[in-house]
Amino acid sequence: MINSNPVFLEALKKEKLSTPPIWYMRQAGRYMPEYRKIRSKFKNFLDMCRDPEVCCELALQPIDAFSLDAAILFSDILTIPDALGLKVKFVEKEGPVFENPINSVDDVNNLIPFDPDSLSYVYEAVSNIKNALPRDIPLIGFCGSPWTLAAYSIEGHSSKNFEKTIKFVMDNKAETHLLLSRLTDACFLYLRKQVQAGADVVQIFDSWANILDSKQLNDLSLSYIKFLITALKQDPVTSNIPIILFAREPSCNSRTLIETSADCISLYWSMNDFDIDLARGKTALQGNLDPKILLESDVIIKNETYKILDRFKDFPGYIFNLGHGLTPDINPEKVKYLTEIVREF
Ligand code: 1CP
Repeated sequence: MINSNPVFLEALKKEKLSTPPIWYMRQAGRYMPEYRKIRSKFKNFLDMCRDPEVCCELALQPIDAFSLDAAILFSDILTIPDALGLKVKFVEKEGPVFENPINSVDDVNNLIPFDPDSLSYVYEAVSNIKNALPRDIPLIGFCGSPWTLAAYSIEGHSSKNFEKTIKFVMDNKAETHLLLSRLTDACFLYLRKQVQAGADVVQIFDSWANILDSKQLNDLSLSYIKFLITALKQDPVTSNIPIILFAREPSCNSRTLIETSADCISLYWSMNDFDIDLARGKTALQGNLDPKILLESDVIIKNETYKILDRFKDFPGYIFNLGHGLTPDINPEKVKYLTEIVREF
């Protein structure tokens, strides 16, 4: 009998597989010439995200180019702050810029309620992508973590240290927690709608976990992620949907990430071997090649990739991925090569 369950979903159920399923964070994006061609037709990146047909085409580009085992919704995490009236624009070479960032406690108290229907263009993209994908390729929906969304919303743009954000959260504890719970509710409603539209799996991106020390990480980020996961697990619409958690270089060990009840932990590349072993068999694991390796020669790429595949070869529920996203300077030929050598291993 043919096992028709997609390998990606098997791995998320902690099945041991001879070849790991493969997908890449930021698999659709600026490193692909096909992407840049479409991107050049839009001034503001979010206007491109508002076009469900274009999002569908972009999500399928890496599937067509590399035959990956999962697709990810083409959109962005900043759709939620935009829907809360903070007005997000993407400026060339600068990234996201907020017209109305959170500057004061009044700005938190006066936030408009999140209306999930205001992001119907995202759910339309989900259903278009789901309909266009081969049946055996699952679709990943996603959101930013409440903390990561709060950090952008307060800072008003990207930053290395998010100094304004850190000062705001130190000075305004009650309003920070109010903001985080508002964002948690929004993430729940948003992911629920993505699942109703056809997402098979969801991933939560805590891309700015790295700016928090271990206590702050727990208080400001992981506790809200835990809330969000609990709510998704309790809702009949989302209760069977596997949840992947990615946290960038968090100041905690893998066990702490597992305590959020995520079904799969996406490992940053600096996660040490001891920590990886701590997680073995407890959840599915995803990762964790350093994307910079893809700027090296094929010999180095193979060497580093095989080290990772050797480490994870007896793990139940392993998904090959990078420790973070593909960057615009990576040659698509290297992505093709990487995918081939993982399948040959
Ligand atoms: O100008 C351009 O072409 C925009 C580049 C781009 C793309 C391709 C941005 C702007 N976002 C995206 C798509 C995107 N973003 C996807 C779908 C594509 C895919 O993964 O295949 C996803 C899942 C995201 C999620 C996202 N957006 C994250 C979390 C993932 C991560 O990489 O940590 C984050 C932090 C963002 C914010 C964002 N979006 C874009 C930029 C330039 C930024 C800021 C990044 C920063 O602060 O450094």
